[in-house]
Amino acid sequence: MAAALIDGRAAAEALRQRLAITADFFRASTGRAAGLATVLVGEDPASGVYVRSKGKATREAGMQSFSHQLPVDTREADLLALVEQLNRDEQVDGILVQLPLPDQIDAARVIDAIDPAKDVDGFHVVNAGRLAVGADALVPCTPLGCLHLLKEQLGDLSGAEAVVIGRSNIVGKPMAMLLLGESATVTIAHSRTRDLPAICRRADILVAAVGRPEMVRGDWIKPGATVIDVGINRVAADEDGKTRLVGDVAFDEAREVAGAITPVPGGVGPMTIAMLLRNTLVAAHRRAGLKVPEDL
Ligand code: NAP
Ligand code: L37
Repeated sequence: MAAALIDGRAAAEALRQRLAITADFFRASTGRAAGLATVLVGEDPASGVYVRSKGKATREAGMQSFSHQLPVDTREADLLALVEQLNRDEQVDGILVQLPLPDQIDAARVIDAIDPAKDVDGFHVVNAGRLAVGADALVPCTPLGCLHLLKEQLGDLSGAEAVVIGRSNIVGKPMAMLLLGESATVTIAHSRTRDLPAICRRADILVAAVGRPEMVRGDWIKPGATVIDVGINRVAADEDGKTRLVGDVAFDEAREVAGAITPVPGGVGPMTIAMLLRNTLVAAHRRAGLKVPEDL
């Protein structure tokens, strides 16, 4: 039997509707809307699309969006100065500097300059550390979205065998931390992993965050497993010169074996954006000294 489709678009839509209600309450109790500042340096087309959808979703949820677009030859010092200004701006609850940054800018220094209380991407070492020790952290949006889909699909994750392919600070590592926090048994695989197919076949939960189109084949998947495909890869379509998006999982094969699977597009991507709004509201409540609503 073919796997159930995990509809990230629908889950994100439902989440954004709930967040809009919380955003209204926030506005009513503080007299101002929660605010997200996005910073885009250069003209990477994919980053441009993502940042624009983030701004649109922010406004649609009843929050304020401040968007900053800087030229590709921006100096690091000027970007750091903008981050400092946003740190001080009382209207700004969340700061997102879209990666990747141009070569002349050291991304680690920029992330380091963001006030951890406004770091809605969860990339600052303070937030990574808090996540690792199980304290209140702002958690990276993509793994948070994956966890939301997994819990909706499976309920309790405790004792599940989870395999995460990828160990980036943005996706793989925080994903593993979140799964560990849910008491799954977690394996992190990467480019040096020996016999990746065999490791994957143990997984009740398989999260692929690699950036290699359709690398995970159908016969790497344990029958009935839940597969979360984080990969967003643009590949040339067959004839017409257009491109199409594929994940890190060979979807048609995997679908025959898995119990449930996220599609690309329409899976993890929309959840990433919804979780950014969530993190902005969390940051806004904490900064205003308000209790963060339980169901956020
Ligand atoms: P990344 O920083 O390039 O990390 C990729 C990871 O995959 C690395 O840990 C790497 O191992 C591992 N890897 C590479 N080749 C491998 C192989 N042949 N076998 C096993 N592991 C391998 O990428 P990322 O930022 O984590 O993103 C991963 C994917 O998710 C990309 O397709 C990206 O576009 C997508 N993404 C999607 C969203 C979303 O919202 N849907 C958000 C962010 C990213 P090493 O560490 O050993 O090099
Ligand atoms: N928070 N996210 C944050 N900070 C960054 O610095 N680079 C980066 C980042 N990554 C990111 O925004 N990724 C992302 C990827 C896909 C989508 C959104 C965000 C998304 O909406 N994907 C759609 C398809 C969009 C398209 O057609 O290109 C999807 O359905 O998957």
